[in-house]
Amino acid sequence: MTATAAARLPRVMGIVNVTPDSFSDGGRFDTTETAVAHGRELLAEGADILDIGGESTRPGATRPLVAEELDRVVPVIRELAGEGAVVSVDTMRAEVAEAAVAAGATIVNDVSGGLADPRILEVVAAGDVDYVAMHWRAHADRMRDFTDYSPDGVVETVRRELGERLDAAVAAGIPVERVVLDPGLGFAKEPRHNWELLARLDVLAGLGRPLLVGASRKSFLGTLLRRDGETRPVGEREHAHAALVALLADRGVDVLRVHDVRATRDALAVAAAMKGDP
Ligand code: PMM
Repeated sequence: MTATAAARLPRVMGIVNVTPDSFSDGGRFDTTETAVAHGRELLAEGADILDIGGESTRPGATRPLVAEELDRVVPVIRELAGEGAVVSVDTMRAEVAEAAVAAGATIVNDVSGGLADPRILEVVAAGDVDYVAMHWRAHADRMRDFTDYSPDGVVETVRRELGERLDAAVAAGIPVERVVLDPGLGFAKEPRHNWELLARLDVLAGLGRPLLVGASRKSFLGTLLRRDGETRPVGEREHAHAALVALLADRGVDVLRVHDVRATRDALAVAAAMKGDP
């Protein structure tokens, strides 16, 4: 993925979770037909990229079998890539990445940054595709135990740990210009960690690679909007997310990974107009 010029708006990556158990849209698009239809809808709303995933990474989730994950994502990727969409596969598994690339995916989005299955780095290198390396510390069933960022604090620690993943990717043969980095909002992060990272994306940009940010519908937004001790439900966080998108528009983010493509596009249009670039 080539870096977007600083003045350009972020690109929009629409999420297609082909899972029965995602926290944000679990079960709504868990057949090939519903997932493909959802992908087409997101493209019509202005998505630049579709991110297709078959494993829920919500806190506490258990992992699907490899065969299940393959069955979920490969037919959807084949169909949407065949229609000309730019497709990313959201997987931590080398085997799934390999099949996804063969089916037409041109981006491998690995939330583990190569830690869960290091062979994925070789698959990406051999496949000559882009690689999103997210900051990650443990699988979803254990990540709540890994939120200690002392002594250096979350921003510096994530910068260092992401830098190590970038080095590992390059050492495995992935050209550096193919790598995009992601702070991994919500993954082994308390709400305050997510806000600190969002406020200091410039530090992560110092690693010299484009950034992808995924905040859409995440629980730190629900916590922010809490009233009377009740966290705001997952389907009622899109206005806060749109406000965040507008604020991120000129922070050098290259890709926004979102559920609500239309609201994201609207927020980016407002940000562009405010910069005199409607
Ligand atoms: N978040 C989720 C899944 N995949 N990939 C990247 N690169 N960054 C993220 O922040 C990210 C991801 C979990 O959220 P979802 O259940 O809404 O897809």
